[in-house]
Amino acid sequence: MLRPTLFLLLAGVLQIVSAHFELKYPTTRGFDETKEPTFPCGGFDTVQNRTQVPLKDAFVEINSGHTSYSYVVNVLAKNDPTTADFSTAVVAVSSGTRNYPQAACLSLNLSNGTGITNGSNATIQVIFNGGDGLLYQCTDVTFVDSAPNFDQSMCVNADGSSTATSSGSAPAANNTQSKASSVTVSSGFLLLVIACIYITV
Ligand SMILES: *[C@@H]1O[C@H](CO)[C@@H](O)[C@H](O)[C@H]1NC(C)=O
Ligand SMILES: *[C@@H]1O[C@H](CO)[C@@H](O)[C@H](O)[C@H]1NC(C)=O
Ligand SMILES: *[C@@H]1O[C@H](CO)[C@@H](O)[C@H](O)[C@H]1NC(C)=O
Ligand SMILES: *[C@@H]1O[C@H](CO)[C@@H](O)[C@H](O)[C@H]1NC(C)=O
Ligand SMILES: *[C@@H]1O[C@H](CO)[C@@H](O)[C@H](O)[C@H]1NC(C)=O
Ligand SMILES: *[C@@H]1O[C@H](CO)[C@@H](O)[C@H](O)[C@H]1NC(C)=O
Ligand SMILES: [Cu+2]
Repeated sequence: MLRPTLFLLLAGVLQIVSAHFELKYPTTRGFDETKEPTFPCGGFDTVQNRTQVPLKDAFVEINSGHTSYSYVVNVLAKNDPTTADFSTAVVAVSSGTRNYPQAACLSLNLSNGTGITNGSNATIQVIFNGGDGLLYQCTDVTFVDSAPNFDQSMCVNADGSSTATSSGSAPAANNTQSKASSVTVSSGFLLLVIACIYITV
């Protein structure tokens, strides 16, 4: 009766480890954990509905299953980029490392020679390295001067650190969202423990 318990515990641990990362905002083209290592967009190669993103204070919000990782965010200013375009025509607009899991707000600097102006269609590509290979997510956007529907409150860091963007305005760092995802993780673990007890008995 020990073996199924160990197996379930191991399965739970593996599931947490393999969580990789998800692009939470703007809406990802698609997320499939098994395809996420596929260049350039984690297995989702067609343009989806565009989110209007402001030229100033732009960001992407991700949810990381890894505690420690590095990232690069690229923009590709084309209507319908091909796979080859992602190798030749991208411009890095953000890069860095984080040392905490879950919610992270990655601010974008669009003055980095992107050629993007009011009304430019583009695809944002997030490349994530949590130590188990490069992972990819994309979202399709239109950059505009004024984006009233862009939800600045989605910019959250799970460690509570400042989310200051290029112009220095920072949405509140203390937010219930990261707490909510911790609750999801712990209740998932609780279910696992209950399942183990059930099988042991
Ligand atoms: C994309 O936009 C179209 C037209 O506005 C809408 O009908 C469709 O439901 C949207 N798709 C998604 C995935 O939001
Ligand atoms: C700006 O672009 C250059 C060249 O693509 C890149 O080396 C640099 O890291 C970029 N800056 C940021 C903030 O990502
Ligand atoms: C940006 O583009 C929109 C839509 O074409 C237009 O209404 C707006 O005036 C433009 N803003 C500026 C500052 O040019
Ligand atoms: C941007 O993309 C939308 C649909 O994805 C399209 O209708 C529009 O014409 C494009 N704008 C430009 C300037 O190409
Ligand atoms: C978050 O809230 C806690 C307690 O409510 C406080 O001690 C901490 O300084 C706050 N952090 C930030 C970044 O505001
Ligand atoms: C954005 O990138 C430009 C060009 O690389 C640079 O001059 C500027 O200082 C950057 N802004 C921020 C806030 O990093
Ligand atoms: Cu991973």
